[in-house]
Amino acid sequence: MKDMLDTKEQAERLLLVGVATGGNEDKVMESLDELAELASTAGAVTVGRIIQNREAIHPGTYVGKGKVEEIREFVEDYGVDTVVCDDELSPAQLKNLETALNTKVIDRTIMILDIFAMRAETSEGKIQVELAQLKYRSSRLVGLRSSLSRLGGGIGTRGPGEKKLEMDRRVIRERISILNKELEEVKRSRNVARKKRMESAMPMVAIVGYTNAGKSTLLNTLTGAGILEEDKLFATLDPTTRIYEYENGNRILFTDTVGFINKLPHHLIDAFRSTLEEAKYADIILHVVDISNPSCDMQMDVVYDTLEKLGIADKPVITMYNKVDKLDNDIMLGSDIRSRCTIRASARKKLGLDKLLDEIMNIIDDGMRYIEQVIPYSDAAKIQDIRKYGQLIEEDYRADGIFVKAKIPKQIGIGL
Ligand SMILES: Nc1nc2c(ncn2[C@@H]2O[C@H](COP(=O)(O)OP(=O)(O)OP(=O)(O)O)[C@@H](O)[C@H]2O)c(=O)[nH]1
Ligand SMILES: [Mg+2]
Repeated sequence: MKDMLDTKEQAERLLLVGVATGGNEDKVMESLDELAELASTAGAVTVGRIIQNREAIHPGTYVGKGKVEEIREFVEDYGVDTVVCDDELSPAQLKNLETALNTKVIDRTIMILDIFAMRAETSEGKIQVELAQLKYRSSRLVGLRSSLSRLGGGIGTRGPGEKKLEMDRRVIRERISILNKELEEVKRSRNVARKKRMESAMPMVAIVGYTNAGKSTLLNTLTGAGILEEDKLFATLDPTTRIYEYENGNRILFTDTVGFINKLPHHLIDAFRSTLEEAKYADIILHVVDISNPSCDMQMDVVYDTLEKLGIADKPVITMYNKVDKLDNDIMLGSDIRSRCTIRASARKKLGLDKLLDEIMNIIDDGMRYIEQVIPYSDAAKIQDIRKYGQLIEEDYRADGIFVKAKIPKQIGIGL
């Protein structure tokens, strides 16, 4: 029992603050719920929430003057260690708030970066997260320095591998340039791996979606990939690619990617661009949605926005409404009109997956054309091309040449 109390005492105590502009208080409540989830993933406890209705975010102090005072009183009364603002703070806002409140002040971006730092496992993931953290802090050193030194630790002070983050501008600059070089190296080897996969000409499906939607569970169910799936935000940071083989021998690649979240820090989008680019080379985007989550509409909007930002909005999208096992049977679900088709499924309970796999094949078939012809023996090398880029359904060696039935990708000209 004593141990439990001790850990409770040690946990960082947070007050969450949001601003509702244009009367969207419900949205801000939802956003603070998610911020509280992020906080608990980061090992902290939420002791209160304050929302201010304002025309616009205050450029100097995020909330208005009166509200700053209210927050200061709350901090004193409830022993709050850290005030977390739900939007990214400018350097000035951070510094002013920190001075006015006389307590540690952070924002949603720091929280997300902190969790990414905790989760990063591969060297590429670690480099990307540390880069995003350093870029964020390099412009906010004044406010952050006093804020982050208050607890001597906690959210915002940890880099990947619990390494303490630098606070010195010159050292940060040097570290950024070293990390950039290391990243170039890693990118090169990723490109080689990607090129190999593309040469195999196997169709590729990128699994994308809001964090915690069930992307990794789906890949595990389909291919036994053995990736960590957890009821926590950002369980997966690094992409994993696995082959799925249909009964008729057709094979496709599935890639599980990092989850998206509302207000994903732009430094992170930049940092993870190369990881997310896996989706850029996919033939199909499979958008996994946690349809049991009350905020699923907002989450879908965020995913489409992020795909747009990454420049991959023009691919065929399949929407998978996941976790239908959690819904009552009589709930009616509309289709997602932004995608080719909508499948109701459960990755965990293995429901609807055959239909999903059929739809994937249909889209891939759409990109193929069927041929049935005799190839002269002098052109026999074309059989290899068909094998490489398409599907050889039947071949028959006849007197006048090789009779083939095959499917070949429409965009590939192999002279057939
Ligand atoms: N009830 C139910 N739970 C599911 C289903 N699919 C996934 N889950 C659960 O949802 C949680 C999140 O699943 P993950 O597969 O880790 O989600 P993810 O999309 O990979 O999440 P991140 O890697 O954090 O972006 C886990 O606890 C899963 O067991 C489903 O079909 N039904
Ligand atoms: Mg995952």
